[in-house]
Order: sequence, then structure tokens, then C-alpha cells
Amino acid sequence: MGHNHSHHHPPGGPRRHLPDGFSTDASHDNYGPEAAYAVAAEEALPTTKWEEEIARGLEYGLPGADSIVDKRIPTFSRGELPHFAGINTFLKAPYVEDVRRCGEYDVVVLGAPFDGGTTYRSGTRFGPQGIRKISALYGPYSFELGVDLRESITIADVGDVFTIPANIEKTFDQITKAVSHVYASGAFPVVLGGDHSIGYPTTKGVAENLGGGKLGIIHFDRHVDTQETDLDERMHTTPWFHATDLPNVPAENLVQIGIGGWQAPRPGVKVGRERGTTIMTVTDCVEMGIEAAAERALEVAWNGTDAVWLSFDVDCLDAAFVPGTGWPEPGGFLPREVLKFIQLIADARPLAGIEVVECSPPYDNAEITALIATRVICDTLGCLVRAGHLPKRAASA
Ligand SMILES: [Mn+2]
Repeated sequence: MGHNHSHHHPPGGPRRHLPDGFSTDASHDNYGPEAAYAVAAEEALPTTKWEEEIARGLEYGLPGADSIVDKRIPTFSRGELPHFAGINTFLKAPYVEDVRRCGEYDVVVLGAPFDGGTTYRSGTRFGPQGIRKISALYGPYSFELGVDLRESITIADVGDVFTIPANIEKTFDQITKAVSHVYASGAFPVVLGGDHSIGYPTTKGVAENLGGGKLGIIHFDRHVDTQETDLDERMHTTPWFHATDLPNVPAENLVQIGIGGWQAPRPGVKVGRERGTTIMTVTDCVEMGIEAAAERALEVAWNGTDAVWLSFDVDCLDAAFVPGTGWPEPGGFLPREVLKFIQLIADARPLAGIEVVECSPPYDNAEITALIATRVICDTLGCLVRAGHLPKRAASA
């Protein structure tokens, strides 16, 4: 597929206005523009899949006890409700044990529970569990995005990659094989990290399926992660050195957003300078504006490439918002800044997949780090759906 800058949507996303002929039952026009869009968009969303979920619940979970007034409530919790009940897959998506069935779903969630690449705090081996647990709080509908994931796409949670705790290299091979399998199936991979060392095997798993086409990377982080080794191994400070050593993952298409503070090691900065990665600090992004920053990030990542991977390290947010991470650093993004950034990226062009890394539940007060990790994934999926990039089958039809 030949990609061209001129095809992507202008900043602000493609759906800030309602389609022609779109009307709403709203009885006044005192809404702000975003709220007006949101309220009208909800009216147009179907409830087909929700009705199917209720019917399935009553069948599999038995109709509720006689005293239950709402006859849509089953005896056994099945599906979304109540949010505190049920089995913790991501967004309560069905657990699909047979990974050969990945291709039957639009989106496949897989965990990469590994913290053998951490150089300070560990605990990201519990990241997938933590993200899945708090994701139960979320429904499939976003008000501002005007999207209901349940009505638009199918999501499977295939569980976790069998990582090898004491062996980074074997773990990399396992993750590459897993991501390659999911990507090749046609499903959109969502990888729950894991520390950031997994960025190398995940992008390798995608890159080997592009038929020689090039892969760009949009990387949110406070840290450059571009040095060759750390503590004598390929730790979580090194993924982009090795990814950009792959023949079809050019360093010129690696854009690194939010870099700064006292933890970006000088060897990695040197590598980035020599290889020509693009770095944007938090101040750069805030002062040029998030829309301009997103536009530049898209231009860099998509320049001559065939696919783009989104790698999101939760520590790109200010340490106040992400206590549960390996290397917290003050001065990072505010949640609303980074969510806006993500929305603009996912609205503009399709993505090859996303990973959210460095969520460490043992340090995560009140699950707020896992909460932002969940939110980044949901906003990415919501914007991909809103813009018509997901499901892929519809987008390519
Ligand atoms: Mn980081």
C-alpha cells in the first residue's frame, strides 16, 4: 500500500462535525461543540450487540430469581454487569484459549508479563493482570468519542505470552512469535506489558510480516531507550537500538515523544543523534500545541513507511499520575494532554498495533497507573473505530 501524507485527516480528527442529514432529539443548543457531537452521536449508535449480550446472559446464566424486577438480569453474572463481578479479561472480552482463532476477531489483547529488563523497580510482570483488573471498571462506550466498541468491533483476550523470567533473549523470541502470530492473523494486536524491553520483540514480530515494507514507531516515554546494552544485557533502556537495527525499521521513522528529565542516559542520546531519531520534549509539545505536535509525529513516523506501531510507556505522564511504574519522573504530560495526542494519532491513520508498557501494579496506588494504561488503549481503539480504521475488514472493503 502506498501511503502519502496528504491522505491523513487534519488535526482535530475526522468527525468533529455531524454527518449531513444527521438530526438529534436535543431540545436546546446550549451544549459545547464536543458535547453536542457526543450527545448526537450516541443517538446514532446501535444496541444490537448489547441486546445479544443480554440474551446470551439469560441463556447461559439462567433468568434471574423471581424477586428480580428487571427481567434482563440473569442469575449468574454474564457479560459487562456488574462491573465488580466476573472474570478479569481486558474489558471483559471473551477469553480465547485457542490462539489459532485470533483471526476471527478484529482486536486481540495479549499480555507480555515480563520485568526481567527492568533496571530499578520491577513488578511489570504483573502489568497485564493490573490492567485487566481495572479495565473491568470500563464499559465499551465513550461519551466524547461517540463510539461503542461492543457495537463496532470484536475483541478477544488470548491471555499471556509464556515468558521466561530469567532469560531476556528467550522471552524476546516468545514475544516476537506471539505478536507475529496475532498480526499475521489480521487481528489488531494490543500488547499489555511488561517492561519496555518488549518493544524490540513486539516491533520485530510486526516488521517481519510487512513483506519488506517499512515500519515506523511512535514512542511515548520520558526516556529515549536507544542505548545498545544496559547492565550488560538488552534491558528496558535498549529496545529502539535493536528495533532500528532491523532492516525495515528505520531510525528516521522513530519519533520519541515526552523525553526529558534526569533519567535519559547519555549513551542513548548519542545513538539517537547519530541515527537520526526524532525527539520531542514535553515542553516542545505543549508550546507548539498538541495538535501541531501530533501532526509532526505522524509525518515522521509515516514518511515512506507502510505501517506504524504505537509504543506507550506510562511514565511519559507526570510521576504524580503514574506511581506504579519502573522509573517515575516528574514533569511529564498531563493525562488530558497525552490522551488528546493519542486520539489525534489514532484518528489520522491506521495503526499496526499498540503496546502499553511499564505499568507496575506493586507500586500502583489506587490502581491509577493501570487506569491510565487502560484508558490509552480504549481511546486508541475508539478513535480507530471512529475514523473507520477498525475493523480492518471494513476499512479495506
Ligand atoms: Mn520510560
